[in-house]
Formats: sequence, C-alpha cells, structure tokens
Amino acid sequence: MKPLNLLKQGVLALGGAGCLALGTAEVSHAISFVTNPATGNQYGLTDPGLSWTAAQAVAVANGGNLVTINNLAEQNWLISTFGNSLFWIGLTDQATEGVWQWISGEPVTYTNWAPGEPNQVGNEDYAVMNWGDLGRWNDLPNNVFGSGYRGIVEKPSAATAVPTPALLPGLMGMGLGILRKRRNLQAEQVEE
Ligand SMILES: [Ca+2]
Ligand SMILES: [Ca+2]
Repeated sequence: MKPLNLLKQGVLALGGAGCLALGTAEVSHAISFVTNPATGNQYGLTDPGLSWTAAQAVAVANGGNLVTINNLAEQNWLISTFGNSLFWIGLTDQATEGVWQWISGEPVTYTNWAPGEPNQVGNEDYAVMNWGDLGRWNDLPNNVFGSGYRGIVEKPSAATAVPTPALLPGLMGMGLGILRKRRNLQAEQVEE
C-alpha cells in the first residue's frame, strides 16, 4: 500500500474515534462535580436556559437534586465556587403555596431571602439565588419569560452514592456470570 493511502486510513481512523468520543459526551450530558469539604457532598451546574423543573430533572438524572442550602457556610461556599449568576436552588412551594420546602426532603433550617421576597408575583413557586445581593433568594415562575437559568446540583459523595443506571448493566452482567457458573457446577455434579 502506498504511504499516502496509509496516511489517509490513519486520519480516517482518528476521525472515527473522535466522533465516538464526542457522541458519548453528548449522550451522557455529564456535569463536572466539585466536592465541598465541609458537607462532603458534590456540586455542579446544569446547562443554562432551563426551567426549574427541567433543571431538577437533570439533577435527578445525575444522581442528586437541585441544591439544598442548610446554613450560611454552605451558601458562602456556593457563591465562592459558582459565582454571582442567578442559579436555581432546590427550594419550592409548588406543593402548597407559601410553604417552602427543599426538593431533597431535608427540613428548612436556614433561609436567605432578598428583602421583600418571597412575594408570589403572579405565580412564583421556585427559588433562585444571587438576586440583587450575593446569595440572596427570590421566588420566580418556572419559565422565566420563556428563558431560564442554570441549576446547582448537589449529590452525595461518590463513596456513599448508589450505583448509577449506567453501572447497572455491568453489575447485572456480573450477576448473570455468577448464576451461569453455579448452573455449570450443578450440571457437572449431576453428570458425576
Ligand atoms: Ca409561590
Ligand atoms: Ca419573587
């Protein structure tokens, strides 16, 4: 084969591998997580332009929820880590108007509303942080003028996390392998 043909094949092979890698990243929508040493949990950002419910769905798909802010230290860590943009947090009164609850189910032990908030203008059931002043919360509609924000996702550290759906086929495969081995052993014993 001519060197030029070899070169072409090499380029094609590289191109193919690159596309595969890209495809995997696009399908998984992976979030880059960073660990907060104080809580031991991992935090990351969704894509921008999401409604609160869409951001929460992404959080669940990544093994967590929109962030639960338990105290001032966690609030300040979020500001220093993710900055001063508006972000969805896991606080909502969608179940009962005026009763604000964390979507994680944790009790509300700390609040950081901006002055005059929550004010339920129209129908506002979902909270953002960094409204007006750093960290301060405001209640907003789920779809903000047809646009939206990034959400902050919080999930347990890898050490305590349950297996993700992506790992399950592998684990099931291991289980099947063990079953097959047992069956083979039983078959051998019958033959004996
Ligand atoms: Ca409300
Ligand atoms: Ca409001």
